[in-house]
Amino acid sequence: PDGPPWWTSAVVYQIYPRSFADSDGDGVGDLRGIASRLDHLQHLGVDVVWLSPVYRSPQDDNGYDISDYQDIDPTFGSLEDFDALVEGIHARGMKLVMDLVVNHTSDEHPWFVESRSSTDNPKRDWYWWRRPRAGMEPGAPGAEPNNWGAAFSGPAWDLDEATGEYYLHLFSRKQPDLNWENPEVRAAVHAMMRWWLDRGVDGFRMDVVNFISKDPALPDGVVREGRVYGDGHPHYGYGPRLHEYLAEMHREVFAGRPGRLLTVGEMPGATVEQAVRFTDPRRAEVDMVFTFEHVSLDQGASKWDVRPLRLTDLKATFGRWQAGLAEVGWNSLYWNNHDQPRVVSRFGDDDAFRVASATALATLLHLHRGTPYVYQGEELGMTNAGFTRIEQYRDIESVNHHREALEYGWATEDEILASLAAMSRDNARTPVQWDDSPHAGFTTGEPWIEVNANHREINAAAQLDDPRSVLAHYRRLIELRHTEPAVALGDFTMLLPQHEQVYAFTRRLGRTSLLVLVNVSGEEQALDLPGADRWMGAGLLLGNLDGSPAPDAPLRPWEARVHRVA
Ligand code: TEU
Repeated sequence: PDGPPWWTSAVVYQIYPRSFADSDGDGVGDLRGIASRLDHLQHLGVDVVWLSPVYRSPQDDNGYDISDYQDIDPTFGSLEDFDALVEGIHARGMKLVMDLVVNHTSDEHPWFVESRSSTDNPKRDWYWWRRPRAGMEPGAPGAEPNNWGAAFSGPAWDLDEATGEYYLHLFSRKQPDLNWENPEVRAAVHAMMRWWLDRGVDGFRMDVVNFISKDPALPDGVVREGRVYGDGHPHYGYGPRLHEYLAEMHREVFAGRPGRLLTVGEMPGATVEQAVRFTDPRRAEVDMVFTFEHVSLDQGASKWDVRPLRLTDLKATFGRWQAGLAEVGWNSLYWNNHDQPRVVSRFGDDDAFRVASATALATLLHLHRGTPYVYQGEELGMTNAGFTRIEQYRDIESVNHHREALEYGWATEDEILASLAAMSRDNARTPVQWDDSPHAGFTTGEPWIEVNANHREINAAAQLDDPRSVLAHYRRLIELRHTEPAVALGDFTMLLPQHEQVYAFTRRLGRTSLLVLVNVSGEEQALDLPGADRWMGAGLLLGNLDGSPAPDAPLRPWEARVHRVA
């Protein structure tokens, strides 16, 4: 009776605070910096801001290692700065979603400090402590309790010398996994979440939240060819109590605050069938999930094994997710975030067709059914970092991979640097390019990571009054989702599934039909659409190149068009 939820026609903008805007010249972005740039977000027209972690943290993984969930890290400011930011965001009619990182804490969190202090500490069971493998001495090679590898290299276990036991960490050794089997852990997390909601935040993006339930037996994983460690994902990616934990969290935290919040669970490895269950409103778990299938299509055995994307694979993936969540549940839509390389460099052409390919890919994504997420700088067509030396990298995953790959001789130095240049998370983490000044208007100090030299051409100031800019195109896409109900709610039908260069689909709502045509190549493409007659005379609702071509006109290189019949 209430109509579709508000977030079906909303667009979310992700801020990675370290790299967004620095107000005090220490070279690291901060909350006051964000507050000073809210006009940019309002101009863009986004509805929600998702803030990557700003909590107190040793910054081993840039804030995804939290040592105090209820305080702001001094690098980013204070709780007062935070309250002022929330006020500024709300005053502009936008909402603020916080990052919730509760699969693990920092090893410097007081909970873990207590937990590791002795085997009988009351918080011992808040984390996953295990004795060495049967019959083995602590610290002996292979004595880890199981064979899982950590996401940032090495085994998923670290030995605590004092007690002779190992603790589990799926990410870095400074990110011990919380034991959600313990009800005290869950209650502490729920209380913390309520505290932020009471402070005025409008929801959470939940970091690797599908990893919170583990098979308590922690069995060995399969060791794939050419790998050192076993794959634990089958034992923690969709654990036995996951749905129970999410439903409980919903009851304890979100029930009684309906209607205005947004929750999105980051879920590496989740399938369509699982996503339907997570996002079915009747089950009351989360509003939507981030999935990874479409950002894994250009990879082989690991993310460092980079291969070209086949457009037909992308269509098969997006097509299945669109169909799978058509009746029940909801999709999130993204190309970029702080973990992914820049889409214009990855799937577009950041050289000869930078503006056209950035706007074409944006159109392709935003016209799907789901809630689009724009990552800072994406709206400017920012490119990959272009780093050529290991000293330029800051990301723990990249630096560890470089060291480990050299150590095991998996690849030559040049090959490793080539895969980092393509896939490193630092590609997304160079400072936002505000203007053409020496540090791109990001800071007056020395930036914590190099600014991309192309900021002299690619920057917000240069695009602000240019109707042909990437920025102007993102504005139009966001506005279209607000004004055209078929964009938010129309049915999705894929066309030309076998075409290797043209991505085409329709959206239909009542009497309105939209035809979306995107040339995902640098060559002109003639069109041979099934049922083309239907589209005769359909007006051009939005295009990324000049002119207003008819629906059957050939697509120019990287052209994207949305035609409408009503
Ligand atoms: O990422 C989870 C995740 O599985 C991957 O995206 C991972 O970070 C990496 O890209 C593997 O190649 C989330 C956060 O988004 C990421 O920044 C954190 O480092 C990670 O969790 C741990 O909190």
